[in-house]
Amino acid sequence: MAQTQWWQRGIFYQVYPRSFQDTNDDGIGDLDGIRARLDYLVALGIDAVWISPIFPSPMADFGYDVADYCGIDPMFGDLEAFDRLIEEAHARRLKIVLDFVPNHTSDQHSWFAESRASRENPRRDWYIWRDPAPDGGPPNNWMSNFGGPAWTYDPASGQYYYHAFLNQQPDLNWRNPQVRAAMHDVLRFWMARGVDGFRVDVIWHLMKDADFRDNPPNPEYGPGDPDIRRFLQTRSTDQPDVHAIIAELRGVIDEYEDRVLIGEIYLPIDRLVTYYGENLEGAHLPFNFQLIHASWSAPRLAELIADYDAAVPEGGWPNWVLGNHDQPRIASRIGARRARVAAMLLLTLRGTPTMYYGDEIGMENVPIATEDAHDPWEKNEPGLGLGRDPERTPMQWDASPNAGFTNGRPWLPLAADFTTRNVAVQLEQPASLLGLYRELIALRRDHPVLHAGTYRKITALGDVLVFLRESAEECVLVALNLAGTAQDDIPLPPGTYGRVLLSTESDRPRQERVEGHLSLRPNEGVIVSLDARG
Ligand code: ISL
Ligand code: CA
Repeated sequence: MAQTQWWQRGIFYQVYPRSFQDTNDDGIGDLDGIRARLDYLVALGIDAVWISPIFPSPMADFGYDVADYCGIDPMFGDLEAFDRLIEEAHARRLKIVLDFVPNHTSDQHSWFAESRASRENPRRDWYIWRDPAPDGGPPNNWMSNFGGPAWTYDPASGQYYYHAFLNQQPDLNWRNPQVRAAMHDVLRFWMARGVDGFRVDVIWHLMKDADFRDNPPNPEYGPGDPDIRRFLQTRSTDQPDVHAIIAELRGVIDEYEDRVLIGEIYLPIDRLVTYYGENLEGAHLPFNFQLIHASWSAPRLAELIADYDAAVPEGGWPNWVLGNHDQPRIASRIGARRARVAAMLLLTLRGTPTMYYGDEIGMENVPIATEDAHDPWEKNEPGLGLGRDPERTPMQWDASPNAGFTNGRPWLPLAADFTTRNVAVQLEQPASLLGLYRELIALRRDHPVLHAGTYRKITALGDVLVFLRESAEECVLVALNLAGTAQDDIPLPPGTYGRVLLSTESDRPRQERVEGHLSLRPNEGVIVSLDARG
């Protein structure tokens, strides 16, 4: 087995800082709150914490509108609080990964104030300004991801500026070398402070068609779809020249030892894997969101896992993501029972797993009425179910008021079930989802084959997904029953017998010997260590 890096062996855990832990009673999580919960993360067994944006921001998109890349929003703390967090995390051997949002700034960023001041301003070209179309309308048909046209008219200078997201999030012009240099310095600023890497927001957006040609219509667009689906984003995103930009970012990352570059990319597998770079000079980990969009059936999962595993280039490292702050909670997508099987899948697949805070206790979407929405997407395109507040609710720590998240009024409501579904309760129950996560993570650590072994698809037998993880030292079989009915005839590979290392059903005996066939209960997943029959 080749020497692996920490980001290949380890497990990432995303913290949405507004909702993790509040320490000053303003109802919003903060950096001291994350620091206060580090021991929980150590006990859980994760290796790296990715924190969604904590930089000064008017919060039009909850921090994804950055007004100063080298500061901390007072809501979250200050640079001293950040340094304390890094120090205490590192003392516990936890890595800290920040969210880098290079595609756009806030419209309150001083760069944009200068840029919009006049056409002659030296920073004019730091953003994307275009003349109106002949009819005075927007320069092309590109739509905003949050509804409506992606162009906003500036009457003072008579031009439109481009924003792939809110009009308060103008896109930077990455063709401008000064922009690139300034952003490289941002990465250096944080790495010098000890940051272990970055998750790069919408990295596939950084370059746009140089001629700003229209996007083609999307034949699949239909009623109930958000505006962004009207057109295929073939000119506004995923341009061939983005890879040179990313290679430069990677070059900056590589100036420091042991740092990781993760890219957020929503693209089909064949496009996604180009973000490793032709010669692996791109992102270390282009986020793989296949499990987020998959229909949860064994044949479908078997197919997409095989497709992805085969598409990852030689020398590239795979990764899997089960949830994030933009997507409905996994427990709500597939149900509580199958969330246990999903945990086992995430932690036994080949590739670095990324978990989303609260998924380890089975947090569900919390319904938020449109009139109570905070998320600008829900406000702009109400009633289509696009809102992202439901998956951003406060972490459920214990049964005390507001789940131990805050002594104030939480910025989003707590789930109704927090007195029974919380960390404190589940830490006491080995059979809980949290108990299962902790065992899975420990098992992944103790059995290097689970993070470093090869993946071999066996088959999808009915609704049972079966695969092998193999190394020179060990062979492990994973069998996941996605059906609500028992499955009795899962054959072991010829000439082998097995010992059960772990089941999603806590009362299944450990080390149980299995020969010939494996029987699974409804929605049961097992990890079996295989040996040759002697
Ligand atoms: O939500 C989406 C995928 O289902 C896409 O519309 C969107 O491109 C993607 O979620 C991008 O997300 C990132 O950038 C946004 C920010 O609002 C998200 O929170 C962030 O994860 C703009 O910075
Ligand atoms: Ca706070």
